[in-house]
Order: sequence, then C-alpha cells, then structure tokens
Amino acid sequence: MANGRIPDDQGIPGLGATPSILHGMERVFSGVQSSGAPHIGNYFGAFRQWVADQHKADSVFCVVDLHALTIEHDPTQVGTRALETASWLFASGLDPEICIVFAQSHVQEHTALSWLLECTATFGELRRMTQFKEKSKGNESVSVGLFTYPVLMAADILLYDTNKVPVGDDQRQHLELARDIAIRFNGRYGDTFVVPEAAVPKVAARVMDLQHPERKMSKSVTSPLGTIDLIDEPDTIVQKIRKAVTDTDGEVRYDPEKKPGLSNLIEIFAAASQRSIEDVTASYDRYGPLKADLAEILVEVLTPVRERHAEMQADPGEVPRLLAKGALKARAIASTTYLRASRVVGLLAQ
Ligand code: AQP
Repeated sequence: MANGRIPDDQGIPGLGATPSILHGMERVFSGVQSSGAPHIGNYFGAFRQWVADQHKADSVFCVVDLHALTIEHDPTQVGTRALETASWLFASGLDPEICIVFAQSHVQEHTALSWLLECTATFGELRRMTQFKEKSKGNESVSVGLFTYPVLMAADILLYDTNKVPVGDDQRQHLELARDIAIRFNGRYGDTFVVPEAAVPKVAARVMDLQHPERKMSKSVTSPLGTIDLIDEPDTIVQKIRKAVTDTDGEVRYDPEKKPGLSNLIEIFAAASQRSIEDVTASYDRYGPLKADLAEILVEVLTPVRERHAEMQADPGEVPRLLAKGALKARAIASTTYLRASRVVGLLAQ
C-alpha cells in the first residue's frame, strides 16, 4: 500500500474496516494546539482550508490539548484554552453536523498509539526537527514531551487513516516524519497505516510576525503588535496593519528575501481577498493605500468569525457538548486503528 486505503482483504481479520474505508471518501485530518489565542496565520494557513475540506472529504479536526502541555502552561487555563480554541474552530465555520471536532485528550488511543510509534521512530530523526530546536533554544529545562511531540502528532494523524493533512508550512517537516514512521511501521509489521500527504496552501502558508517579519506569527510568542488575533476588534486590526514594519525604498514589490515585511502584507492581502500575489502587487504603487485596503479587507473577513465566536459565549455548555459528541465519533475510528496496530506489533489481545 502506498497512499491508498488499506484494502479490506489486508486488514486484520475480525477488526473490520474504518467508516471512511466503507464509503470510499478521502479522509482529512488536522489539529490545532490550544497554546494561546488563534491568529490570522492559523486562520489563513489552516482553519479556512479545513472549513472548505469538510464539504469535500470525510473530515476530522482536533484541538490538540496534549501538545499544548509540552511548553510552559498554567494548569488553571488548560481546559479553558481548549474550549476557547474549539469555539474558534466552530466560529470559523466548522460544522459539527458534517465533520468531527474533538479534544485530543478525550481519545486515549492518541497516547497509546504514540508509544507504539515512539518505538518505531528514531532519536536521530526527532533530533533533526526544526521546531524542537527553535522551541528548546535557550531553555535550560526542556520536557521530553517537547522532543517527542512530532511522534504524538504522527499518532494523531495515523489513527484516522488520514489521506490528507491540511497544515501551514511550519508543519511540513512533522508531516514528512509521520509519513516516514508510517512507511517504516508498515514495512516492519505489514500494511497497517495509510500514508498521509500534506496539503499546504499556496498563499499564506507561513504568515510572518508584523513587527519581526523574519519569524512566523505565533500563538506562544508574545508580540502584541506583531500578531493579529482572531479576537482583535476592527480598530486594533487597523492599528496593527498601519504599524506593520515595511522598508524605506517605497517600491511595491513582492520579494520575501529583500522586502520581508511588505511581502508578508501582500501575502496576507492575497489570502484575505482570494486574489493572486501578482494582482495585489500590481494594484498599488504606495504602501499607505495598500495597508489601508488590507486592514479593511481583514476586518471584513474576520468580523463574522469574531461575531460568531461572541454568540457562542452565550451558552457556555455548548462547546463542551459538541466536543463530547465529537469524541464519541472519533473514538469509534481511533479504537479500531489502535487495535489493528497493537495486534500487528504482537501485543496480547484484551
Ligand atoms: N504563521 C502561520 N502561518 C500559516 N499557518 C500557520 N499555522 C500556525 N502558524 C502559522 C498553522 O496553523 C495550524 C495550527 O497550528 P498549531 O496550533 O498546531 O501550532 P503551530 O504550528 O506550532 O503554530 P502556532 O500558532 O505558532 O502555535 P505555537 O506558538 O503554540 O507553536 C497548523 O496547521 C499550522 O501549520
């Protein structure tokens, strides 16, 4: 098996097939860490693709709250942040009637499979992960969880017989690792996992910080003027775009290397307006009007999301109820895959 589903006749006898094998649809899976307030990088790099995918594929989306424990966190905020993150997903347009949305910690097969995969991945390949190097830099005490995070992410994906993983560019390397682990596991134990493919958007795959355009916009890095959060009010968006760092040569040109600040703004503009980078660039000859129109279009795109998020706060029980339903559906798929994997590595049947 290369990229297709596991054929029924190669499955483990008696364990049956997963639902998406039965109805033959492509399976999409992706996740977001509940590590802080989601920003426009998350929205244009990931959430917006997910909303489109839910109508075309059998889609599963996860608030990866266990991943959020890999960095410093306040235990009193862990649950609240997971609920907040989920409510941004629903506000962005994920419909729990047509896709599965759940919290990672509610489906224990994620950590169980992660262990089987940790025994397949190698220390050397984890040590090469760029995100680990960046997040651990300068920290005296780095958790083992931060190091093994990409393996848990591989488990998240492989549990759902995932064909396609829509992610931002920063997750490309982790996706490659998930593929390598799946291929190695299948080679060692026989066809068990579908080998997933990354789907990275053509525009805004890596939205950069507005004040430090050499680094990506990030939830867990404090950069109040550099990050546009989905919760930001119109005035705040306008102010942040106006203050965004550009350069002094004054020429409107897309050149991420020489003009990183302006190129980032052009890319955000293209993503928000669904126009091409060339088209946006050709429409302006001064930075001021480009910034003013960008702020306007961002406000237009983000206001409905922010309003839906505010509406959801009216019933604090709604998001937990939706996540509980999502977990039931997710568990039904995950338990079948985990059992399949645990059998092939030789663990005793329960
Ligand atoms: N700056 C970005 N531009 C485009 N896409 C982005 N994503 C994240 N940042 C950008 C994509 O959003 C999805 C969810 O991200 P995540 O929660 O898994 O965390 P992350 O990739 O590590 O990014 P963050 O938001 O910066 O979080 P922290 O600070 O906690 O690490 C993913 O598909 C990601 O690619």
